[in-house]
Amino acid sequence: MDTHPQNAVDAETRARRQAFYDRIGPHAMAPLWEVLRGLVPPEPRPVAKAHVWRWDLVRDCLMEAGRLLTAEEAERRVLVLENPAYRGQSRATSTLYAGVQLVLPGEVAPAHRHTQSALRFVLESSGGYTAVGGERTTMRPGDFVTTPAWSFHDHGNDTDGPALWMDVLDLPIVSFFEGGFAQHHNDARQSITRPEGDALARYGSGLLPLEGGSPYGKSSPVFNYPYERSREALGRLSRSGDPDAHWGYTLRYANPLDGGWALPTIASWMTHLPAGLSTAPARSTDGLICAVVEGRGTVSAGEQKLSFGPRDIFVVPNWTWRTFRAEEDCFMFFCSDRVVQEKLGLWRDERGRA
Ligand code: 1HN
Repeated sequence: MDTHPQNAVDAETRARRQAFYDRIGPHAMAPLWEVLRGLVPPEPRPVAKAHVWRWDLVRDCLMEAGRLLTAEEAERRVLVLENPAYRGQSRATSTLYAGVQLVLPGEVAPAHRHTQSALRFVLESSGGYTAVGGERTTMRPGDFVTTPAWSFHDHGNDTDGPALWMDVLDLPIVSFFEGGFAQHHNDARQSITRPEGDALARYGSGLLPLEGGSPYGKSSPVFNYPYERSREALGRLSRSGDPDAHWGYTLRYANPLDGGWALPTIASWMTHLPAGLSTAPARSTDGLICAVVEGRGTVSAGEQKLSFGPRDIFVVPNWTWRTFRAEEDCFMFFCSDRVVQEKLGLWRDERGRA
């Protein structure tokens, strides 16, 4: 595969071949041998760039957007986090969309549904809410909230402070399949048919109802994984043993019905890196989106080194060597397309030594 047969040919042969390509082109045909090596590279060549979006700047820009238009006017008042390598394509990594949404006191983001799956990771909120499948859940900082594909969802905020969260959607994946469908609900707010906490009461204790599956098909029946619980679980884990060399203390958000990931297209987990810990280098075929909950540190991704603090959001491109260093006790939310890659038999990782 190292010497290309095309390199050794003379000008006349090249011209004859080009004339042939020009003749077959109008018949919607092209020579594979001119593009083969690009189609099957020996290993992934990441396009995305590592990037950090600083909370102070993101928040200031959203508050300015809040003075320009209402949530209702915008339908969703969101600033898209565009990877610098994918400007104009609404992508944070090669396969996932990310943005930050603002709902101001008294506002409603009207109910709709779509075939794209979404997650919300709450950055600032004194009690903004989202309603999914007839249940409302209060969003608190660090909560991981899902919006399963094709479930009606509306957001609101009856408190006196702004609510801001990161949205991650599988938009590029669904677009790849041209599988997008969407509908508006007749009412801005869907009717509430279940008390708050119903999903957690049924599915959130390691105990399950005798009968029945998830009301959300392939997604977890739990749609808010509260930070209080995640942080407590990671705290207990860190008291019970040594951290993993590459991932510190990490637990993934699971669908309690089958032990799989919470969403069928977006994998998500939370990591605790104790102050002073430096992780050993690793890379994986999934690009990572991270929202920092607590703590400061640095991430090295390939040649780039980025510092991060609370509520900053950063991305680490696919198949790029990465290490993390925690200057303080860090709690970090991660998500990626790993679940899709696993289903397709594509996911790989490589782990180096410290
Ligand atoms: C969407 O429905 C929401 O429901 C947020 O909050 C961001 C970005 C693209 C398409 C749909 C939401 C979105 C979105």
